[in-house]
Amino acid sequence: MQTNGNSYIKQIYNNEYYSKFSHNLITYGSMIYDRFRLKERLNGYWNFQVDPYDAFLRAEWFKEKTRDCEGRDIPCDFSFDDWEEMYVPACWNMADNRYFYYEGTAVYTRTFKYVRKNEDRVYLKFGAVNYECRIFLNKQFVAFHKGGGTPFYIEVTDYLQKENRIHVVVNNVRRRENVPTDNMDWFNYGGIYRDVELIRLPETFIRSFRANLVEGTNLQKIRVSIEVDGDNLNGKARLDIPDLNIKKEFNVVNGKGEVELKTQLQPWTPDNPTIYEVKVEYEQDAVMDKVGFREITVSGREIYLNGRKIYLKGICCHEDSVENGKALSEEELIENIKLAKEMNCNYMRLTQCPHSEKVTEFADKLGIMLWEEIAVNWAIDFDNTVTLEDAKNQLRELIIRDYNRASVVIWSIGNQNIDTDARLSFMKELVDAAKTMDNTRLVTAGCFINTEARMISDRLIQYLDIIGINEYYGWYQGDYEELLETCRNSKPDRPVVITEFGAEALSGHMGTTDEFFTEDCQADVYRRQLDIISSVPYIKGVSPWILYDFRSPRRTNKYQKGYNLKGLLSADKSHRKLAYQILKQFYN
Ligand code: GCB
Repeated sequence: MQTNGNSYIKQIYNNEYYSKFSHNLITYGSMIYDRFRLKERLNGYWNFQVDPYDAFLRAEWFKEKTRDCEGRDIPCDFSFDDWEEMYVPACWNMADNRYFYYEGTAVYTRTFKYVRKNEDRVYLKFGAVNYECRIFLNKQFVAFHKGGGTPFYIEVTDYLQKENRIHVVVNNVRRRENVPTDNMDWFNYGGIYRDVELIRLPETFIRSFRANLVEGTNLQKIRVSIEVDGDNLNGKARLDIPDLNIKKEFNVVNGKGEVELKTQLQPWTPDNPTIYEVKVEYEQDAVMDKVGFREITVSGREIYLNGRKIYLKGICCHEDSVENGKALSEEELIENIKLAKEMNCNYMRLTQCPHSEKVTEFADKLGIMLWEEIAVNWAIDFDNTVTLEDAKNQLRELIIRDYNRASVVIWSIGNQNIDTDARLSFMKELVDAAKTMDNTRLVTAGCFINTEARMISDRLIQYLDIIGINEYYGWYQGDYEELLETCRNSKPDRPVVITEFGAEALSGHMGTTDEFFTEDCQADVYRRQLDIISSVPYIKGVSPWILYDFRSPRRTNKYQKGYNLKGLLSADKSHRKLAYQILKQFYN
């Protein structure tokens, strides 16, 4: 194309813009341990512009070019500081009605000052951005990240100046090859919806920091390990756990250090969530975490917490809020845990994509076990290797993020995927990735029942520690006799958890038990389901669908109006439906 150096014509014909800004992919390997580190938030009001035609990338607005190559002034199609203001972190859908259903590209920008203190290195952390995110700092393309629910970290030491301008180009278009794919039963919020922070570090710093019980030592031994980044990869680290009277030096060799110690501790349980401060110093760096120590295992058809048999009394929960979309406030996160505990739950299934890291911290503190999940939901593009890499990376980012959280006992690698060869090999890779990275937790997935054979027979089960089963008898599926028959026919060799059942009810809509969308009908489904579930000896837990109603654009009938109504509570949590009491009593 002959453009005579005219940048206006060039950008019109720039069809390579997408691939041009799809390198520098940030993945789990660049994560750093940052809990309790001093951080400076870049939250607050940024300038914001929806950009459905990708003009920012095509015309490379980040270069802020106001002159052509001959030095003549050119008209610009942007004026960053005059764009409207958008709060970060938040979902753009909730900020203004104009953006409620917006799916596409949007550009965030702001300026900030940076004054160097005594740090050598600086990282920029994004808690979560849905789904693709491209970062430009001071007129340069810095990084690209994919995946809407996990954090990512970018070293920006060499990009920072005293006065900085950052652009963040976000795209939340649902795509077949993404994780989640283009079809799901929740709302596809967009935006920078978790914190943005700067982290200052010394040249040599502790990149990874793990503390856990050593398996099979009768809760008598803990392991602390670190990985170091920087110039000095060999030396001595110091461990300090004041409440266990532990002070210990250990060696770091080629950037890795690990110590195992005998101790007598109070294990973490939901009823008694004991937490210890664990500190490690290495060279100029020091990290700290508040860690609960617990052991979760399975043997035969039983699940054990700290060597004692447990039954998982749970409830599913989506990351959704009437007011804030996916960007739940701390009060809302705590409220959800308290609501579950009030219902006598000891576990919550955080569905169907990674929830905020804050909820895991609150769960540690308040005492509830968690199931965390990546969005390998429904009809994923299982044949696509790019999709597999994306899923694996999201899983690893989640595991690294929450490795020290005692409350997290289960990694779920997916939900409701049909048993095909492609899916089986895809999921096997995810199981392996989870197990290699973390052998202190259980790995599972939400599976379907084989309704033709009337039994639990998904081939994925052979790789899982617990079998998650979603079934909707009394709602989508046939009668309860079929469920009973399925339970009788199945001979699982490991524990089963009923990870979903449920029925929709509009809050306050009363009627008969066979009238869909009434509270009575929902309550009846709960009664009958719980009756059956509790009679099956190999079922070791249940988490009905779901704590409260949540947004889903595919739900459009006169009761739903954009909400999935299977909640035990209304979406604003002000109303408790009849089924709420039934589950509460059952757990009692
Ligand atoms: C399911 C899915 C969940 C849906 C739910 C429903 O099985 O796992 O994403 O929201 O059913 O309400 O249909």
